Amino acid sequence: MSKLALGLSLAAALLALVGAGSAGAQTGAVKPVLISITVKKGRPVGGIKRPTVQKNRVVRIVVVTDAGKEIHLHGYDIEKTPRIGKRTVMQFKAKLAGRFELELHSPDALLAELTVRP
Ligand SMILES: [Cu+2]
Repeated sequence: MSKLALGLSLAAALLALVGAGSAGAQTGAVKPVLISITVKKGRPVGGIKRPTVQKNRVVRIVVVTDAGKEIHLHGYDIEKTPRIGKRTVMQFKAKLAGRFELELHSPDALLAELTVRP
């Protein structure tokens, strides 16, 4: 093989690698489903949210609350202690199908009902 041919085949191999890499990055770059909730006086502003997502999507729940000692997503059993007035983020892959309640505790309030479609 000539030097030129070797160089070309190396370049082709590199391109193939780069191509595979970017394809992988694209699937990894699917944006999370964002669910934003603001809580005032212990109640969700605009009422209880009822988002629906497809199974295996990445879900990002962002809560800003003026009250409460815990934010709790049932079923997935994710608990976070909010800092009052700051963003509390729950991010997870929706591996379980069903309907799940997102609650504020102490004081208690239903913030959202998340439906995960199989
Ligand atoms: Cu709870």
